[in-house]
Amino acid sequence: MSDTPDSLEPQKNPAISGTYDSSQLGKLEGLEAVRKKPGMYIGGTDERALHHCVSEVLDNSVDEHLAGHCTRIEVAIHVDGSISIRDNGRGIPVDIHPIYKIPGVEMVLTTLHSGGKYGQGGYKFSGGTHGVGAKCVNAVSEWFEVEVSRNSQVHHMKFERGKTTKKLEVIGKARGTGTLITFKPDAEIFRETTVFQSGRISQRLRELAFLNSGLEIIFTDERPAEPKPERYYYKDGVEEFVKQLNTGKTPLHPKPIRIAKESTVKLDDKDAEVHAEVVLQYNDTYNDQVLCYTNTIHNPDGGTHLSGFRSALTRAINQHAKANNLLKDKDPQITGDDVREGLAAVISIKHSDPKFESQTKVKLLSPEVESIVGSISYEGLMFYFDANPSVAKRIVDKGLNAARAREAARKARETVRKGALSGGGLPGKLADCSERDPALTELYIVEGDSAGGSAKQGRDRRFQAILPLRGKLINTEKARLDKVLSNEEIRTLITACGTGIGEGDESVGGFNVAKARYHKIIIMTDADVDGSHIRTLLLTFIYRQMKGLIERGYIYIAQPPLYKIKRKKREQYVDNDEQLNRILLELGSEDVVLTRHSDSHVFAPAQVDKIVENLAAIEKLGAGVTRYGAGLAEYLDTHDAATHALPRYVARIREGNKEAHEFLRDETARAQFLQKHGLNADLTEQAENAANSTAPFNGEKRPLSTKRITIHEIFESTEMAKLIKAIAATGLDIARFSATEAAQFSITENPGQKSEAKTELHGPLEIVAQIRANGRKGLSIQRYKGLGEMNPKQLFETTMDPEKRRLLKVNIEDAAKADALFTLLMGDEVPPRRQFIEDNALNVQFLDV
Ligand code: 0RA
Repeated sequence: MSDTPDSLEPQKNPAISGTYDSSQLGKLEGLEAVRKKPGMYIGGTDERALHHCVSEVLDNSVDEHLAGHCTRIEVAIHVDGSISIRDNGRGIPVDIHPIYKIPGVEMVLTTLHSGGKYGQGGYKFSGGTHGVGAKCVNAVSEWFEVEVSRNSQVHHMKFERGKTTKKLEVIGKARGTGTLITFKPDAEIFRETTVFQSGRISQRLRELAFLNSGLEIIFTDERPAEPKPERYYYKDGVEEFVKQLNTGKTPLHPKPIRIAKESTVKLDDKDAEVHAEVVLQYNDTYNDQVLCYTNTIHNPDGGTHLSGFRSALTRAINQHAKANNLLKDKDPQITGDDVREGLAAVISIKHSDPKFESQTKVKLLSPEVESIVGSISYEGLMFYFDANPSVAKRIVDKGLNAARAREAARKARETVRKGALSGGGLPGKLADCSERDPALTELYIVEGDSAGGSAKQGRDRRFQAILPLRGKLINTEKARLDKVLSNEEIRTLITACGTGIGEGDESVGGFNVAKARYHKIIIMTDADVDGSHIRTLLLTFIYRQMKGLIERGYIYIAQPPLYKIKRKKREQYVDNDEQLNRILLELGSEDVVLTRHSDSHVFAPAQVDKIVENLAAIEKLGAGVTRYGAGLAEYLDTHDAATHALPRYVARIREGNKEAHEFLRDETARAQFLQKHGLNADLTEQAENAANSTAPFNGEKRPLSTKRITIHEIFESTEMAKLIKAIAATGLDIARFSATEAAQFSITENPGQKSEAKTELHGPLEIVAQIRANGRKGLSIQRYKGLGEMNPKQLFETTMDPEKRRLLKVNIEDAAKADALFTLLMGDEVPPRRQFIEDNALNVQFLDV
């Protein structure tokens, strides 16, 4: 390849020997390749690839930690859809590369396959996909900014779609070292969505904190009105990870068993360093959860570390049982499956040269790892069992119980199968449809008999079948399969679906997706806590026993409306708060006249609609400004008269109880401000809080002073400037947003009618509030709590009619992750977990429209 600098002869190649700008040419083509074939570099253009970008940047910071240079990572999702990742590592080098004559940071971020000096920074263990990482993210970002704190200076540069738009420039003094990367994913690349899912990101961050003991990670999703930063920090790393897996379950022994060893092995061509850490703790459930990682990358398909551990565990337990006469003659053989019941474990390998099955690293192949993990696990376990004979006995007993139950479950599955197939027929509670082709039919699983009754009456019986489920479902996580299968609701469900369950072929009642009686199975539960609980229980069971239904995309979640609104004779169902707000504005601007006092100008209805729409959008984005204590109107007043541009930063100056603000137009204004106040440029509120409270930031303690100044980036500025421009186009004056003494506008409702009413407004921002208040007049808003509140016709129209309903398709893209989440959710019945279910609603994290 001629466009990779590694293979270029600098002096001979015009692309890099000329001026700075021309030296870019070769590299730009390099990143073009990423934009042309995103699949090859970041694994696609879907939601998963979008989040993969965050991991790519994050991995660099984690590598800095693994190399011993970084103790803290801060991640923030901003309101404009961008995300930043800050670390206190060494900072990407900024010195000019002796051969290529561009700063190291620019090479690292724009040059594909740049190995050598600025390649991987000489990391022993690396999670990142070598030499691909951040530069690919740069290529697929609408914009990408980097701030490097190094040599006591903060350096800044900016790119758009992989092209340098601002060269490296010093913008201020630095207190410590580190790297801040902020990027906004490009909607031209990510056609499906560019919206980051905070649940996905926080899960990964928590995982990273568990796997890197002592690394502090702070995560803030700034999009909600009141962002709540989360801190992940685990002094005891993997041990705490395993404890966490067992939250809500009863452990069989109080402290997890930890086995770890660092070794050097001879590979064919070179030596490799392998650190292995295995932590396990048994609990009283019947499922196992073993998570495997290599260099902090999750390997959902396991690999040599997993197989080494598994056989060592089976061998150690059987060996200990035999040596201590814990087995009786009639006892069955304890198998690998048996010793895994109730096992929570994490295997974390750090390997200097790991081999994977594929680029996605789902499975570890390195053969030497199997014997390393196998022997340390066996020795560690035998040592532990000898030292803790009572725990060992409990573990052996649990394995024995599992072996006995295995037999019982096999029998139970067979009876369920016989019940389903042997003319026993379909369950009486199922109201089946008349159509027989599964591709055309739908099964609604409905919470409660009353909603079930409405659904039966309201449905289209030709192709819609209804199965009401009564009361609480059995928690399949906490009961063994034979018990689960004795549960009436579960048996009914299995029979109705027709597929059978679990492993094995049909003769033993095993799952067969081809036998599915419906190709749409729709879970319809109330929009409350109990509803989401039932939904989770159902999904857990389906995930564990009928996974193929999810893989085929047969499982859906119904979305009942949240509100019904009524005005005069008109009724309307409303899906969510955002839609309600939109409707209020629409209704509120019907039959109103907006007049400007200064010249008695009356705005045309179409203009009023535009004004309201844009002002409402500004209001919504305003939280990003008011969060830092500044007023929205005060901020909007600072917009540039010609370009409508708004300041990008706000300085918050606090002294005692007093607070003042200064808006700073751009980086230059920020640099000047910093210089004037003798401040460092890498000071954020998060860092400041850290410096004042917990560990010193990069070894330095900031002097405490009563005057505190922080600078915040206003990520909404660009979007708000566009909105101001749109408002200007409607003819509304935008020179001033703050209210004036004298009224500037008036809104007249129902002009010319008896009910005519006029309200005076003192500033443009009051227009939206008034219109919304108008919208509420004469309107009844009813909030739906349960499906039972709707009559059969309403239920059909809002939630079941294929023409109008909105279904969420259950889409487990990462089965192992979902499994981990399910287990986390299913632990027990404590209130925080309920809250977790509500907040992270499965339908946000793992479901797609
Ligand atoms: C290349 C070389 C060095 C560090 C890095 C890259 C680096 C990259 C990223 C990306 C995010 N955070 C980062 N931190 C560091 C080695 C630097 C040295 O030797 O001082």
